[in-house]
Amino acid sequence: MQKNWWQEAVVYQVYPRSFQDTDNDGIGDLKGILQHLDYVKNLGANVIWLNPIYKSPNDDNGYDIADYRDIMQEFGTMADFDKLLEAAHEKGLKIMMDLVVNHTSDENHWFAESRKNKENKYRDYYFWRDPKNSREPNNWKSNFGGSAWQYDPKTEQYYLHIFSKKQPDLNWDNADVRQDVYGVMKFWLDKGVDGFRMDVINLISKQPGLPDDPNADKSTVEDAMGWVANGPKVHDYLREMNQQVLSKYDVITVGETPEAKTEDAIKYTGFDRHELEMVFQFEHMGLDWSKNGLGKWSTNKVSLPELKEVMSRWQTKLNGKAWNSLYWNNHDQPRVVSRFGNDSEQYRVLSAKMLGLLLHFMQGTPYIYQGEEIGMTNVHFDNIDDYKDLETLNAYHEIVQDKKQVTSDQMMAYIHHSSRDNARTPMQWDATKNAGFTDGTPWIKVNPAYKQINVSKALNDPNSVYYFYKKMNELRSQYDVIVYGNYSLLDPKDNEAFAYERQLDQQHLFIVTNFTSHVIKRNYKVYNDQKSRLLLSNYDDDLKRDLRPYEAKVYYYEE
Ligand code: TEU
Repeated sequence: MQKNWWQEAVVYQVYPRSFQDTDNDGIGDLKGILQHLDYVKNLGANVIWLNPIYKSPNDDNGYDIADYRDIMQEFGTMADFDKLLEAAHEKGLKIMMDLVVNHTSDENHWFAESRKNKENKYRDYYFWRDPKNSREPNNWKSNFGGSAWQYDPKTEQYYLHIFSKKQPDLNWDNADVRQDVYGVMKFWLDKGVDGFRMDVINLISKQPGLPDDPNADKSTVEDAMGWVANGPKVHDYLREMNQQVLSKYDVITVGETPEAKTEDAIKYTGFDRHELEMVFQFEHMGLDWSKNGLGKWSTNKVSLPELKEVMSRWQTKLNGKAWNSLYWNNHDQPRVVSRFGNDSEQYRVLSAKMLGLLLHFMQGTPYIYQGEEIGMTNVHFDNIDDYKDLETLNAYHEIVQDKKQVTSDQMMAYIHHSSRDNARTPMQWDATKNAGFTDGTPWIKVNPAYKQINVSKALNDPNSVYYFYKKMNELRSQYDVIVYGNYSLLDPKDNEAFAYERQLDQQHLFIVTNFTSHVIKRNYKVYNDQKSRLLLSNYDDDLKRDLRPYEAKVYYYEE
């Protein structure tokens, strides 16, 4: 079996804009991250993934990069970054950068050149096309609403943008584009960074001729990526990237791959493929989406059998062939305790631990998103103007104002459930003003829950979610079966309990979780096994067959 450090690692994701502000401009910064390296280390994570910190006009919070070799002014300077990297390495923490190369900012030098005239050497770095019957060149939609094409009167052509119009797509079929991207990667790797999370990396190869999407009319805004995902040359490009760059460094890589199925993931991450090490898949994130054509905008609850089916399929299909990433949360997803758990005062801590345990004992590399380790919850702003995320704001305008598909109140309920800003409110450090995030005015309001839910409180409470996550990370470093064991699901149709087993040689784990707020009775054979012992639980004692609200347990035995 393949064994690599990045399989054994735990990744902690930092959204720099909302982590810690040190200069009181209301925006988090690199110095703020430096202050909290010990916090991350003490939790037991080994790698920090930083969301984009490059120079950017911030149309999409840094996912629109103006200069790949410079730092966003609000976040600090290159000297601050070098210091952060050095300090992290001294503490044994690795740093993983976000690599956003499906598109750039329209303020990137490459695009500024490209739009000047048709003869410019950078023209072909992007997709420029003539109008078709005085309209857009094809029917592709932007993932953030509207057409994926923007007309530029200067040269009377359109350019392609799968995301906002300030995020033009790079043309990876142009070999110079690829060499320039590899140059950027080498620049950061030679500085000593330890890997990349690659933004929508499976969108980089567009179909030749950019054909119309046959389902464009039926599909929702959120399906806009389906037609461009996993394109014909994507594996050629990733292998070239691996051969020319990644293979020369010992790094962690994870590709963000919306629309990837397990078969695709095996191609991207297969141990013998030399492309990427793991991908972020989206199937479990789509289970509570709208059934009425509104994409992610819904208040649906996830069905437990469906969640089991998706999680288990990824576990078993990739086993022995490729490697999973494990995540419930990131900067694009609502808070998991509010989404799949129960964020009421009574059950928040229990259900946050339950969800953590369920995920972290599966096979794969776990990712913890800032605040998840203290059970941070969704935010419910009453006023649409308090939201900052362009996806949320565009959807509100399109669905409520333009198309009048739902009322404003209904849309606000969807936003409370699904908006990306649920994840982006400032990190809650303590109960002082602005949760200890800033002494200035935060760029987005703090979640009012901060008085009850914050790091300072968690560190003073031995029963906090924080110490539970810490314990899980400790166990991971002690038991090989947690990292490498195979997986089998029990009782796929049980819609209250989620139970599974892991096995590696003689080592066995049995995991059971109660997804409800009432007591359920279940008998498992592990209870009769003299050799089994409880490794971890979110209750103080073990009633075996009686599973209390959101109870979660792991047993270990050898055989
Ligand atoms: O996300 C791609 C992506 O799949 C999202 O746009 C997703 O559809 C949406 O967030 C669901 O709410 C990546 C980044 O993670 C995201 O923050 C960026 O906005 C996007 O790419 C463009 O770079």
